[in-house]
Amino acid sequence: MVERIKAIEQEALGALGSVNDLTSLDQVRVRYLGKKGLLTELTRFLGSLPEQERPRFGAVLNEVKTKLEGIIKDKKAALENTALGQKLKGDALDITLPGAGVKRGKLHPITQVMDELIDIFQRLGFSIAEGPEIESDYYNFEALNIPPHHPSRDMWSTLWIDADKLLRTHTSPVQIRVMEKQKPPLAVIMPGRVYRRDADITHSPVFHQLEGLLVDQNVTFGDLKGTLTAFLHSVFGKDKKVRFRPSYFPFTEPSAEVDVECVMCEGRGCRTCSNTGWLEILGSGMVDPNVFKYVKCDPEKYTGFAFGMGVERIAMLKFGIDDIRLFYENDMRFLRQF
Ligand code: 2U9
Repeated sequence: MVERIKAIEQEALGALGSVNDLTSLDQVRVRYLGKKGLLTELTRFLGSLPEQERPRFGAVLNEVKTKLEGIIKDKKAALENTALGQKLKGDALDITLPGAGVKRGKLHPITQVMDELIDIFQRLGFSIAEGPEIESDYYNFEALNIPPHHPSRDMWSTLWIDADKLLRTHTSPVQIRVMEKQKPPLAVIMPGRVYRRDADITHSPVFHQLEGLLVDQNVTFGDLKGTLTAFLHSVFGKDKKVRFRPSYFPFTEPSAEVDVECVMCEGRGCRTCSNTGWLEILGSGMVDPNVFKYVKCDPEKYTGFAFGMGVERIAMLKFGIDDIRLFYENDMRFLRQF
């Protein structure tokens, strides 16, 4: 019996000597120490020996098993170590290679123009307010002196969500929300996204507006003219002529549109200004007393002026772009130019 064990031990040692990968090491382990391994089977055979012989054979068997287990464990660790070393060698980083480089991003041209316009009004003392893009009929129309079914609603091609909810057609509802909360004097601008059912080379269903409102005692049309002239001179240059033309908006009375001398032809007449020599930039007017009543502001005590402009239109004129859709196509060849 002892000879049998020793013979198996010699055979196993021989097999382990020639093993040089993890798979064949495991095959050797299974052959000798696995569930049906040669030494495991001898352990079972132990039970059939006479009782006084069992301890001696048991001891030899255990000694051989422990010895082989130790060798296998060490060999496994050594082989794993070599495998890891080889993997690390293959994966080695060449830190002298130049990196891929990070390209510097830029702000979208609409954001650039919006920031410039906001900056001008901030320097004139205006603060900024924002509000929801989904609005109610009341804030978008009624409180701005545009009653239900009034023909002036045709001025806004509204995108309705349901009978009462809509995508705001202008940022004016924010002004209503500000006046509900804040007592005059106030000077606030409202930059933001607005929505209209309108799409061609100069109209997009989503575009950006900047509106403003200034309310105090004794505010006059002269204040409106002075503020908006300063603004236009800052955007287009001090040398540009500015003119105020009578107009109509339901929320202002009197109302005026503000033109600047054409930046393309300096007033001589061209395609951009339809040969008029003038570019229409702003809508404006003195806040209608009816609007003040909606926000419980006393129209006998306070007056104010308001204005509004489309940011895309200003960006198109500043950069000489003739199709508004270019702003929304994410074409890097276009965007990189700004
Ligand atoms: C309140 C009172 C008055 C805001 C104004 C305009 C004139 C105007 C348009 C220009 C081009 C918007 O982008 S556009 O289509 N805006 O002409 N907006 S006065 O008047 C207000 C707003 C809020 C409480």
